[in-house]
Amino acid sequence: MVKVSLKEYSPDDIRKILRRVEGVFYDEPIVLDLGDVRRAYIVGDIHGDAVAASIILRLLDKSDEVFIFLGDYVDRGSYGTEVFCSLVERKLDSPQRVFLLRGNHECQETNRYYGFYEELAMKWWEEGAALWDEFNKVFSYLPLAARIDEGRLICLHGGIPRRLRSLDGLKRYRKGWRDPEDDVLLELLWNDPDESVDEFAPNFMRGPGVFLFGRKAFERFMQETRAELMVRAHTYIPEGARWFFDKRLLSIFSPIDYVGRPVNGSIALYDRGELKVVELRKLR
Ligand SMILES: [Mn+2]
Repeated sequence: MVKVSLKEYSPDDIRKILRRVEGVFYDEPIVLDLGDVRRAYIVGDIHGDAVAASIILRLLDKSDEVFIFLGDYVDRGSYGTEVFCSLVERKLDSPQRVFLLRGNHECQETNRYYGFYEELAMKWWEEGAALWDEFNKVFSYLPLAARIDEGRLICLHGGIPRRLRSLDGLKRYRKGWRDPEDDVLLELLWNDPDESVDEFAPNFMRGPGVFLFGRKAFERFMQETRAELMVRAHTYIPEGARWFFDKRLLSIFSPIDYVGRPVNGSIALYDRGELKVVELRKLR
């Protein structure tokens, strides 16, 4: 059994860590081009789950592999602070090996209402509310996408936006916003794939402004971007991972305990054109 405890952080520790990492994220582009990375572990939503984070960090700490995290570190689970701070400490130690992308829960309007604000306020009252603001400032500088292996694999949190032709189009955008400033940014963080959709359809499960994207939209985007494979997160998947569109898109979900709902938390391993699913329970 893996030890489930993550390190504890005081408000002073947190402020120091956030201030150190702010400039690191600030300097990263909105799309990370990691062309010479041929092999990487890719991690989906963690949502404040200390057990899943412990297993993933143990793997990270004992290996030299590149790790790309797809966002949704906070909300829902009770350990968003510890999960994000412990990932940030690895980022500070190995900025060229550990990459943190932004999820829709690293946005202020979302993490105000889905648990992270309460987590901080319950622990530290007014000081917690002030820390919430500092976390959100750091979140605003997280990159939105990464591509590796000469662009063969794309990693992002949600999905393909209706008005984005290729990943290069995203480079027109700056970072630093607390909540998505337009439909492209919102949809990139929120959209979901769906085999029964051709292009795009309203996403009634998620709400107004969010869309399902289908095979045609996916294939066109991948062709325009000259990419072969995509890994994304964002959707609750009980089995931990699900393939779409002839196994060109892999959706992963990485908590072990997801607010009491069953989940076989999984991560992905990309190795020179091959994508594999790794179940966290097999690493325990
Ligand atoms: Mn999400």
